[in-house]
Amino acid sequence: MNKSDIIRQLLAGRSREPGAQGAAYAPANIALCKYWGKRDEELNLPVTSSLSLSLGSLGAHTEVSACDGPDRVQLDGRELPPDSPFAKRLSAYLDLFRENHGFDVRTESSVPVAAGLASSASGFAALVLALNDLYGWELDRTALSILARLGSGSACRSIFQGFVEWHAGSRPDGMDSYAEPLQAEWPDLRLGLLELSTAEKAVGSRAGMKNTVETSALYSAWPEKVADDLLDLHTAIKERDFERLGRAAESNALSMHATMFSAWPPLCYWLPESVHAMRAIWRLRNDGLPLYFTMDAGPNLKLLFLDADRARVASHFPAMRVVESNERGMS
Ligand code: 2P0
Repeated sequence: MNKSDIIRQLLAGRSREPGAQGAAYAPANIALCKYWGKRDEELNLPVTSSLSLSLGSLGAHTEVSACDGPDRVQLDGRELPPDSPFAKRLSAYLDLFRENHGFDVRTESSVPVAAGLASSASGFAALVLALNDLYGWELDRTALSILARLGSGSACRSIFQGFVEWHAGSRPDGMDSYAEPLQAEWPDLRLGLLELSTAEKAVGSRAGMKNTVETSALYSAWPEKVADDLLDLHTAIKERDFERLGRAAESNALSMHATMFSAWPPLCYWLPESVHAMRAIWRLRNDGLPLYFTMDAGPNLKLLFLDADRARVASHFPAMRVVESNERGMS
């Protein structure tokens, strides 16, 4: 089973003729329970389910149109060299849809690319939504989530706002592996982005998770850990139990990084500044401040806290950017 087979199924009876232009927006998302490891690399099928929070108006806006000649990819007003990793990945994905023409793709992103702030997720989700608009497919959100997954796994969660669960599924064709929004709101939950470095990372998450699955002796414990954390997160979200949510999210992120440390060659996305911030958070928590963090495949931290504690958290982390609740589209 390959990507083309799936796309043929999903687009059966739909137009292969592009219209004049398509445009769409998709938010970035931060996983509270991470996606780390694939059961199928071609289709981006995950070993486990995952659960995320979308970032509202922090994300990617994409316009796409058909053009003569090769693809042109613009990011934040700058044309990317066709052999750059991002442009190559987009072109390979667009090969699945094109018929003898190029695509002109213009993306404006409000999240830094490749710094562990989920830019490929919002980028591929916005591209899929823009293609849906360009071709007039009118696909439902489940089909759009599956299409986005074929571009980048975590992109299937960026089709939605709010809390989102990506069901791992078990079918070989992945038709049961898509994201769905949770019917839950938490208006005073806050997420703060602590950007410690925006440098391009040396090892991308795709290569990092493959290496981890193949070589880490700790990876066999990961699916069980995820199952526990997902249960905790669901209960925490339902009961608005912040300590439970923070603990599950932080512990999940640290466990994911533990699988990377135990891979060979070892993988460590942390900088000294990351550890410094973690220790500060643990100290503040010991002193009674309900503050937790999560981290992705990069050195930056995402802080979790309640709005009532915002001023105290900001006083310790003045560089933090708080994602506003209206930015999250949740209240
Ligand atoms: C996540 N990450 O759940 C986890 C946490 C990174 C760490 O999803 O190969 O860029 O395109 O499916 O989606 C990053 O992985 O990987 C990711 P591909 P993707 O957010």
